[in-house]
Amino acid sequence: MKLTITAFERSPDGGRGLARDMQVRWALEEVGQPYDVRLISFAAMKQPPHLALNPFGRIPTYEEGDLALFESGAIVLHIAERHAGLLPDDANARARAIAWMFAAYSTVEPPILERATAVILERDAPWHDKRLPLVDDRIRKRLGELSRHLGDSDWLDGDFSAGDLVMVAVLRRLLRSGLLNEFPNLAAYVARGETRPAFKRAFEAQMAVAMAAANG
Ligand code: GTB
Repeated sequence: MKLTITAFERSPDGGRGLARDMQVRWALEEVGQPYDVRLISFAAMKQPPHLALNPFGRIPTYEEGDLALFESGAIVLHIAERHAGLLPDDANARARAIAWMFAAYSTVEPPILERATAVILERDAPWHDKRLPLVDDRIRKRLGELSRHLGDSDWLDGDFSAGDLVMVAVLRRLLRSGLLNEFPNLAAYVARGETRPAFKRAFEAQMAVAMAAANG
């Protein structure tokens, strides 16, 4: 069945794979599911046709037959539940992999998003220079905890799973901050995710969109 996702027509990250269609593309590549991409402008995201797919006027969305989904986590979980390769067969291991998806989005990511807000939107605020180190310390706390859990393992819980996919995508938001390099096992973990052929295909596909936008 034809499957279509939405992505930025012009991604503010210039193709660094930081917008959340990346998670969805990567999951689809991992399970070998072909997909179409409908590129969408910021203005079109706020118009009724897109709001019917995502009430919050954001990407990514996912359409497959009469199913329309939003929220990258829900989309990745949907893909992982319907195709082999992203969730273990064992019920308990499967539950733990899903827990790691939630951990990525609701425990690890919040201070990382706070940092993005601080750096992008609050740079000129008089309190910016005082606030950033506080945010960075909150990130360090989470990274320290995650680093301790990961230890010398390749992945968070056994084989690579949807939990790793989402966690690596979340951690990639820190690539330019220098914070990840304070935790060498986490930097290696992210690099390990990035070397997966499915990641590379997804990255190249979204980079091609950014290149076309830059040249067009
Ligand atoms: N919780 C939702 C999900 O996971 O799907 C969040 C979706 C979301 O934030 N979408 C963003 C969006 O559509 C794009 S990914 N924004 C448009 C708007 O709000 O008007 C977030 C994002 C944007 C840009 C970068 N970047 O440039 O580095 C990284 C991540």
